[in-house]
Amino acid sequence: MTQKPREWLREKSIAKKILNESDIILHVIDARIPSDTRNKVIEQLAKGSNKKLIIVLNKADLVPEDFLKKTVDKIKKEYPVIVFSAHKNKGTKELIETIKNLSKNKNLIKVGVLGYPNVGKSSLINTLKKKKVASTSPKPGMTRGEKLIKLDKNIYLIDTPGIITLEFQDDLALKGSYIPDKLEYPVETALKLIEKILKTDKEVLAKTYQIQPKDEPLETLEQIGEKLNYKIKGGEIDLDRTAKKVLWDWIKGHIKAYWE
Ligand SMILES: Nc1nc2c(ncn2[C@@H]2O[C@H](COP(=O)(O)OP(=O)(O)OP(=O)(O)O)[C@@H](O)[C@H]2O)c(=O)[nH]1
Ligand SMILES: [Mg+2]
Repeated sequence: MTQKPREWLREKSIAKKILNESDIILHVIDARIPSDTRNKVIEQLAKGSNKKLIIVLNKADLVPEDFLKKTVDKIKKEYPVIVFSAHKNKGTKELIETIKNLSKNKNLIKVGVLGYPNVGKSSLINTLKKKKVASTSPKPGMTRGEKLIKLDKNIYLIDTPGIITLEFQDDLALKGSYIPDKLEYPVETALKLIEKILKTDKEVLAKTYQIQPKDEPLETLEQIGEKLNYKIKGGEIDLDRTAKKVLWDWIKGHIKAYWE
């Protein structure tokens, strides 16, 4: 699997630029996988430049309350944290209040919205704005350039492309930040995901695909392919197609798994 250091450096420079321009950073993470989607580059750069950073746990509608509470308790030791759901309009008031409190006595505030691709940065902006002003998509990499959006008379939000760090493509795909169809070995990545889910909560796969999952990821992937009737010539299961489907189901929130 190939790394793309040059691409990564470009992302890092975008993060730096947004940080310079912003008074406050909203670091948007996926509430289903809070540790995996905390972007170290963003946090390091924010610390280095003394910018205020708020962690927004988006997609809170996809996880249970007790898991959210546990995550909040952990993160709040380091950063202010807001439980948010762009889909359910949850946390809007609290987030706007937090931004206003942090920006007291300032005439004009710029809030940079940063995070991995596909965590819901643009959706969050639309929810705050109560209007579709930023383009969104289940496909990671939707937002290209940065975009300035006026929220209030003195508050501007900056929508940004997702910031990736130097990671393998399949690790990014597990975070929902890489398009499954572009993976060289989608089966390998889907097996990693299934392994993780079998360890955390096997029932999730049983519910999503109406199967009795085995303990072995490959057997489980085969069961899913069988159930979906994804076959190639000769009746063999189309593992590639099944793997991509599983990865898309994960990205789209159809598989209700989560982990610390
Ligand atoms: N369930 C759920 N899905 C969400 C939520 N917020 C966003 N999504 C979905 O997540 C996907 C990505 O949303 P975007 O707002 O485009 O994410 P982004 O971070 O701007 O993505 P890039 O521009 O590609 O970096 C879309 O399919 C959204 O519908 C949420 O609160 N709950
Ligand atoms: Mg976007």
